[in-house]
Amino acid sequence: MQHATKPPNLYPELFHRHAANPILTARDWPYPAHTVFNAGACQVGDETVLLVRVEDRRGHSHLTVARSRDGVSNWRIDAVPSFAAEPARYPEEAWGVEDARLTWVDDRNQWILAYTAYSRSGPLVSLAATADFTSFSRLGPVMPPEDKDAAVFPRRFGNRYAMLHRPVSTGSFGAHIWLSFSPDLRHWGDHRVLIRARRGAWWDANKIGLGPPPLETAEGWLILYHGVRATAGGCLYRLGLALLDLEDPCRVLRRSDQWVFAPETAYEHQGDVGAVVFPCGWILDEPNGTIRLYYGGADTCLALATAELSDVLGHLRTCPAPRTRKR
Ligand code: BMA
Repeated sequence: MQHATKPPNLYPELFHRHAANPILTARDWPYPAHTVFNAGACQVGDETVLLVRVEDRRGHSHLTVARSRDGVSNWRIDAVPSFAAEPARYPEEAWGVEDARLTWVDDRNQWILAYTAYSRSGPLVSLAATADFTSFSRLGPVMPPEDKDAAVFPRRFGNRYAMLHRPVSTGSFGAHIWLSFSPDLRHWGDHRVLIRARRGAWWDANKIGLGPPPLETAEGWLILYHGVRATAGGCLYRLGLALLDLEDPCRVLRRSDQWVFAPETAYEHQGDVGAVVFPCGWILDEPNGTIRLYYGGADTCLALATAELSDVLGHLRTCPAPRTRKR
């Protein structure tokens, strides 16, 4: 049968690309930038604030604030880097700072950013705090290398803060999402593997990592994570979902077997690193229940996709509880 238009994809599409994509590129920048991608995101009053990773022509990254009323267009971008590496005071930032995840932590009245500090010994997790995205105070490195893809939960469990992150072990043990706890955001312990990379042919075999920070919903903490498939043609970064128990985030309630978002468009395939969709931020718009997902395309530009929270949770209800499924 001939199709006049593209035939429908029979898989459910939860996340829909915005027609204006890519919403930000290096050409929008007020100062020289090689690429702009992998932004943290949050809503501050009636503005969307992005903390965008900007890579320069040395290959080093810093973070710069972009603000917009509609979260899509008319971005006002800081004229100089908003959060730049300071290797003289913070040697772990020798080769730049990357991929911020933003969490409003109620009991501190601050945004906590978890970012990758690229040290001479490898990438590690550092935390910093800000109340206004103008001044930032560092809490310092909290996980040794190699570790990245971290985000803090917005509230404490008992009297402890919690953080998701992704250490990498040597050999063939895989790179999994871990959960750790802290009394003060500086000292972390009680580490445990939370979500394992699968093995073999799976789309999320061997290496996974957290995307945006966990999102609190009535049914649990919503998790979006990337899975990295190593193929003969290079790596493929795709996204899957999980749900954690609201009061005990050590309990994984659901995990999608299938990926829910994957590189398809030119701006996701063509760039410095092709076939990459890499979200670091999402915003839930109340009361309409729409999620705005901000993601890097091919390590080169910034794009936006939207989803209905009710659709995402509905999909997760059809997904297995992890312990009942064979790997
Ligand atoms: C990961 C991170 C991301 C990047 C991705 C694809 O390891 O470094 O910043 O987008 O690789 O290159």
